[in-house]
Amino acid sequence: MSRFRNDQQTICALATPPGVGGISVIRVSGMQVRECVAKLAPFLPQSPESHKIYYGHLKSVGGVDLDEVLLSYFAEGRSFTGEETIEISSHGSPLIATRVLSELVVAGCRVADPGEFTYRAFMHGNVDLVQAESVLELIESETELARAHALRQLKGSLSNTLREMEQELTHCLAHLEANLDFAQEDIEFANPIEISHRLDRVFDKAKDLLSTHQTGKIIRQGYQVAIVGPPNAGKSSLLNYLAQEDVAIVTHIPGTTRDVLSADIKMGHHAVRFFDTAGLRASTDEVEQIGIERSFKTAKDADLVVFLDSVDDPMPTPEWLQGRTFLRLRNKADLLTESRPAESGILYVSAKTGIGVPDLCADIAGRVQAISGDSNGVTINARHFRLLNECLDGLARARTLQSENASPEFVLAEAQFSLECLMEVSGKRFDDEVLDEVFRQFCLGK
Ligand SMILES: Nc1nc2c(ncn2[C@@H]2O[C@H](COP(=O)(O)OP(=O)(O)OP(=O)(O)O)[C@@H](O)[C@H]2O)c(=O)[nH]1
Ligand SMILES: [Mg+2]
Repeated sequence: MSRFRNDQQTICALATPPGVGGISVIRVSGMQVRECVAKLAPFLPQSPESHKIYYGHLKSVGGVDLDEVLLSYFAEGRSFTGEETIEISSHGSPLIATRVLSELVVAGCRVADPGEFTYRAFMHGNVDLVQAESVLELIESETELARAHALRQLKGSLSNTLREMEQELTHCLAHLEANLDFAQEDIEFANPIEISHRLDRVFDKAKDLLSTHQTGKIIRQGYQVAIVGPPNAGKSSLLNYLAQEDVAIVTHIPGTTRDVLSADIKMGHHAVRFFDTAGLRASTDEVEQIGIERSFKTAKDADLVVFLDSVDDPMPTPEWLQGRTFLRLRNKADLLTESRPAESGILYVSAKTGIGVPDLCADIAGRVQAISGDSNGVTINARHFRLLNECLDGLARARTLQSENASPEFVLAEAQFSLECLMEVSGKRFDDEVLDEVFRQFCLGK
């Protein structure tokens, strides 16, 4: 059972952040919206015009003057939820907002659950699941890039690609079914080559979409850089220098850092999250051992590993970095001397003087740009990634069966499975758990 009640009740919630501000907006949506709001706003005409604003004084059900407000009216089918909606703009006081909400409840509304307005928009077919996710991304976007990207997906850029894939597969299924129906009569309805081509096209599109996962992750969550290396190399000092504040404790004692610390740094339109980690060494100290385990885990999850040692204690690049995306950095460049010259293939920085840090930032910015370069395109999130992988597996099996001239029902079953995966991405097929998972992340009033 979904946590959302599929009742027809009119719902209300504060749509602006709680607290003092210029105005507060209370959103009311549902079949009884006019009836409920009219009890507090006698100035609202019986047949208001959609997208019009009405000015007047809001009164409690008992007749006490509450505030001077503006009511924006949206007719059924012309609002975000798809239902008849009224937005009440009052003065921005938490006291007024709370009072208006409780009066609305007295008038017959129910307070909405977080995400319930978007849930209703989804249930009324105003947005699909991918677009509902984009609403959340738009609200949470922290960079210009993430905002523009979320808005594009909200407008349907990814939904359209998914729809094309669904149509192609549906076509394929129809042909396969026709072949199946006429199999006994030895009539071949659809050309097997045509079916193969269609399967290939969907397969290629699914693959293309899957390849956007990392870009999507970077746009949504920022690029993640793990700074790892031996103790005392200056990892924490580098994090502090980049963040321009004392995020991490720095001492001359090896093994100072135990927990993973992070700082977000804006680089152009991108957010880059740097992680400072415990120095890597053989240790018998239980706490330090846990810290070191976390260092490796952070390195494993990061988009880029910066391996940092220092001029006064240089070391070879460790084996475990092979196969990872890493950048070789040597700190304490201020200690370089003629007898301790720089080695090639290593970027030298100093967290003390700042030497080389602009080069480091330029290198990282270039990497982020290269990955998210085509950020005008669509990208997928973790939920889409899981389902599209299943879809791709089904398509691969369907293609193999088709090329082996297997009986149409086998190809059909696999193609059907792939179609269902696609429909789960867009939310045409859904189960309550998935919906709860998506909408649980919303704030109240959205
Ligand atoms: N000369 C010089 N000293 C530095 C530089 N960066 C850091 N140090 C010093 O090196 C020592 C260790 O610095 P940290 O930043 O704590 O090193 P760390 O890699 O975080 O060490 P752990 O947390 O123990 O793994 C401190 O005494 C810093 O002041 C640098 O660029 N030049
Ligand atoms: Mg440290």
